Amino acid sequence: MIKGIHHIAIVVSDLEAAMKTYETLLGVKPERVAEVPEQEIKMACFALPGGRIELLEPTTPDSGVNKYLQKRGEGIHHVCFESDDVDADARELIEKGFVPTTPSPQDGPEGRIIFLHPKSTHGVLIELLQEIDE
Ligand code: CMX
Repeated sequence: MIKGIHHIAIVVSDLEAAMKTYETLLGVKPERVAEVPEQEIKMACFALPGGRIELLEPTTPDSGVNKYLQKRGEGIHHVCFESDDVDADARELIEKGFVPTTPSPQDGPEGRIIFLHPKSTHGVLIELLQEIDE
């Protein structure tokens, strides 16, 4: 089941500069800054009471994130919804016609994730995330 918005991700060309902008705007420092090689990005995550803002800088020229940045410039890259069972939600949504970018969910640093292709969601890349229980 989808529980709410987990984060909104913004693609940027210079993570350091964007971090300064968002620190000033939001009045908080990022809770996490990390490189995620399997997603070909560096990221900074700002936690707010109602959700998170994630800044992404591509680290490879051929990634989908970099292609998007080159084509459309900086801006919103995806919206992430939190799921309480990402495998079940993905199965159900794929049955209903949504198109995943990978055949099934994968484990990432924040939890278990799957992306739905923007062509099946009216132009917005959607991530579903089930956080790992610590
Ligand atoms: N939002 C909306 N549209 C997007 C998009 C995005 N983020 N990224 C690509 N598109 C559009 C392109 O503009 C292009 O549209 P046109 O055909 O109209 O020109 C089309 O999608 C291209 O699709 P494609 O040829 O299937 O694929 P790409 O190689 O460009 O990759 C995508 C796009 C979404 C499949 C790829 O980026 C992907 O698999 N994303 C999921 C993983 C990801 O984004 N990881 C980074 C974030 C990780 C994190 O936050 O942890």
